[in-house]
Amino acid sequence: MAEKSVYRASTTAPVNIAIIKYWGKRDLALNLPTNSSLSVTLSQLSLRTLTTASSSAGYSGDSLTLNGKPQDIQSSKRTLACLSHLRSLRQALESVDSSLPKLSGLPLRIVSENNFPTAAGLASSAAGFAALVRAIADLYQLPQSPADLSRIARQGSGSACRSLMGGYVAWRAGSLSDGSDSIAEEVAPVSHWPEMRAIILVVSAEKKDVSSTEGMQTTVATSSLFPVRVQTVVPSRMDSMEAAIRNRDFSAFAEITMRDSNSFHATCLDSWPPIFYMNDISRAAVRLVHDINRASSKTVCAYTFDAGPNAVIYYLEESSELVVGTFKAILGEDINGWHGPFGDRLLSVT
Ligand code: 2P0
Repeated sequence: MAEKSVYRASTTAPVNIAIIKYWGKRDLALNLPTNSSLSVTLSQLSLRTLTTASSSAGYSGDSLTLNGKPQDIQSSKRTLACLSHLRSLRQALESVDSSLPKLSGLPLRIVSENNFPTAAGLASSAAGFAALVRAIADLYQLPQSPADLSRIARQGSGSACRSLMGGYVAWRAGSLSDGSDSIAEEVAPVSHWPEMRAIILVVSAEKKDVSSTEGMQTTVATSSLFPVRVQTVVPSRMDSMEAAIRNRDFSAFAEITMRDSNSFHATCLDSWPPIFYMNDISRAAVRLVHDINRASSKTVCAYTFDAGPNAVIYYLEESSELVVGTFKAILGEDINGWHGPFGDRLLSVT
């Protein structure tokens, strides 16, 4: 019997950390956000998902393996939405070029690995969906731009659309009801501000109590602070943050980052029932950042927290010794270094 051909493509996508937070959906089915957001992808952190997508008539059906564990694709509407969108784009190519192999009709095998320990408790859906979409787009040789692919990845996980580009990336909320203008856009490449650094303080590796999707829905439905955040606070911060990045103004960058993290967590606390993502160690990290800045008489570091207690601390390379040194000195014995491929960038205080 003739061997069945296997077509294959591999890619990686990075984790991104939001500095203006996405929180709230205006359309659950299309995964459209209530507000624009902005993130940083730091290559120094080097936290990535590596994904290989392959197609073959010899496979028995679509399959997805994540860190060695088979996943149930059929129960994930979001994964199915991404696959069907990518297949229809391949089908369109095949319909105009009959010399192309008919990959759109073949089962897909997707194998994904994170290069960071799952126990680090970091959200990986952003890198995961970005890598999945790009691996299949490469396999299908789609001509779509990163912005086009970001529209597809957004349906997998909102924050994933920002992981299709490097550096400083905005996700424009858009205003169209079909979501066609809700896409990611690069504000500046990493090389624009090469001195930027971050460490991650892993406060807890446990799964969060309230999932992001569920938490957002509760906040949108019940928080009275939330409309102010969406209508007034975030739009003006997007403008100021983009200016801070353009001007490489760390002090402005840091203040907006910290205020926006606090504003997002305030709307969580203002939800009913209230949602808590930060804990006592998170708050100790907030105090320490403010103490370091006060003692330095200028802003040398900034914190931000996602839907969990882990802190991401931004600083410039020139302040590396001061910031990382102080965190290590204060947290002392509790820090277990995790040595990634680019050195000691992930600090654990579990
Ligand atoms: C962000 N977070 O901007 C914000 C900050 C958490 C807090 O994006 O429902 O996993 O898959 O679209 O992208 C986490 O939400 O949510 C998130 P879905 P996602 O990074």
